[in-house]
Amino acid sequence: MSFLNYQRARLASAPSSMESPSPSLRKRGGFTLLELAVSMAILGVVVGGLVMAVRGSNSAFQYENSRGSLAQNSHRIVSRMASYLASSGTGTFAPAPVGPLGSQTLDFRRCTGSAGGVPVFGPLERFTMQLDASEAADGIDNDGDGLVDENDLVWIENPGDADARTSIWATGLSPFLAGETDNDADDNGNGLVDEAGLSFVLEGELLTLRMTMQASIQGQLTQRTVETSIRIQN
Ligand SMILES: [Ca+2]
Ligand SMILES: [Ca+2]
Ligand SMILES: [Ca+2]
Repeated sequence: MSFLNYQRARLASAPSSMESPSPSLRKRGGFTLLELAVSMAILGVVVGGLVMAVRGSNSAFQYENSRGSLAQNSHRIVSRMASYLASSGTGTFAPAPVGPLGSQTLDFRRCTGSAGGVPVFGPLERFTMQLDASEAADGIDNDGDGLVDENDLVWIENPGDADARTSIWATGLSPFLAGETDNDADDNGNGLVDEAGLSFVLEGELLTLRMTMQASIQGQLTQRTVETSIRIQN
């Protein structure tokens, strides 16, 4: 073989840089359509799961937050009522809030001072529960707020007078205290029969206030009952 023929043979046998890569190299360098489809499906499942988890945790947070607000409001309102009643006189109470029925309305007068050692009392005040203006007492949720026959806690100064002042302190009071139903029996075992969602009972100088507030939180009826006893000073 001549030198020229030898070079031609060598060039012919050398691999060309323009040749296609081997199948294995082609597979490692990209994704097939099937692989892409599977990857997208897995990604969709993962992202969907994350979205659901975030939504679930937001929903649980809002539920607990609303429950906390209900509890906080209930305690705050009962404490405020107790502060009004603590300086009142048992002799000013009407109707007499005695067991086993107690009373869902209480008229009282707060002591404003004394004259010659005798307490002086201020204007007549009243705590009572009244059916919410958008409800009817018919066992139906008329206003669509998730509560049935809910009541308001109302404070009135000089009730019945032309200069009467009225203020709604709370909404969403339960018609009956938690655990109680209208059946002439003490269902919740607190010594009172068929007591309302706002209840006053006087034993000696000890006045006990009970109140059940409720709210519809994420479609679930949630109740909170607060009870406190105060010794009446006059
Ligand atoms: Ca309602
Ligand atoms: Ca009871
Ligand atoms: Ca009952």
